[in-house]
Amino acid sequence: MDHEADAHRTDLMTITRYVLNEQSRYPESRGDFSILLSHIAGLAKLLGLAGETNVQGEEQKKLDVLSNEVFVKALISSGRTCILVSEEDEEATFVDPSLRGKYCVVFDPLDGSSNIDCGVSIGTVGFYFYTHNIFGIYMVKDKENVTIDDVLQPGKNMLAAGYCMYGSSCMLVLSTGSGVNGFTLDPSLGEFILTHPYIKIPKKGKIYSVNEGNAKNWDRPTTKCVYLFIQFPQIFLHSLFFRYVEKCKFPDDGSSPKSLRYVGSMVADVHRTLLYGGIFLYPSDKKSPDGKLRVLYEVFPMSFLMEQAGGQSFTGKQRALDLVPTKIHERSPIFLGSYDDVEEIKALYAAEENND
Ligand code: AFP
Repeated sequence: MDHEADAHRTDLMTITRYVLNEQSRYPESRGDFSILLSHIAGLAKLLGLAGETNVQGEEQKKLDVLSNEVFVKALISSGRTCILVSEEDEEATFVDPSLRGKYCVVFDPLDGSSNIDCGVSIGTVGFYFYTHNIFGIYMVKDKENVTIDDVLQPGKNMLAAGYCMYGSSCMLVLSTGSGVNGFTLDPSLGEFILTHPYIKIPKKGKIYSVNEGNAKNWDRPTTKCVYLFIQFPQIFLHSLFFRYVEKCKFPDDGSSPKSLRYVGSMVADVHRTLLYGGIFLYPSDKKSPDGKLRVLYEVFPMSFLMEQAGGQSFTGKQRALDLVPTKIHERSPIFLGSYDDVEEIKALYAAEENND
């Protein structure tokens, strides 16, 4: 970016202008959603800048706790929220009725925190439900009597989803249900500028992204048929998932092997997948039978963005956005990314089901 030149430009699409433009598509809207999004962009800006200057290991460790406090306080004071669910808090926060608005906000304030000390990209993930019927998405019947069920909705009811990535640049990637747009923070302007309009994920990718160190735990339970296991151990030794990853490395159809990339911050891994194509996988395994990633603030927002960008997201059983969570910190296996790559995983699971 040419910062000096940008400082004099009046035609830059800032996040504020973008949000206001989006709002104008809904003449009946009162601007609450725009105000909430602007609050969130402001918070992301704050954390993005803080990340650059905070170099003390000890201080950075506290960043996830600090970012949670900043998010919770700012979202409550926006006056637009009624329930907040954060990865950092065991229980949901019910906003005091005097400050209550109509949105439920679910977020992980600092995802990938194990990467903080070595300066690798981390991020904030979150999504929001709309609670009046303006967009026809989802309505809380009684704003005064909100309950936890108001956030335990299937992901397809989401109004908007986004993440902010604090890396070599600070990027905010957002979808309000009409495509995905990426904004980069220009520190000299103190503004997020639209740099990646209408992001579309390539239909097929050349990268797979998974923690292969878990491979030992991917093996399928062998209790199904002890006789067969003794006779043909190779059939059982490697789970479907193990075989999928082997195929990425040793394709049997003459295609080139896929490259492996894995950061260990979902935001960074999904961001790369969105821009370059490919597949991000976190399956269930013996150690984590329900997978590791959290439905509300990891699986749902990233699945929403993937679908909006033309990709897919699958749990191993169903479309991820069709999941109906039963508790706020529920986990799920997840396979998301380029349409064709996820299609391949779905076909494998379907074939396995037919063999059962
Ligand atoms: P942390 O916030 O504890 O670093 O966890 C990050 C995360 O939830 C997600 O961002 C990563 O994709 C995933 O966990 C990495 O998990 P593994 O370390 O098991 O690969």
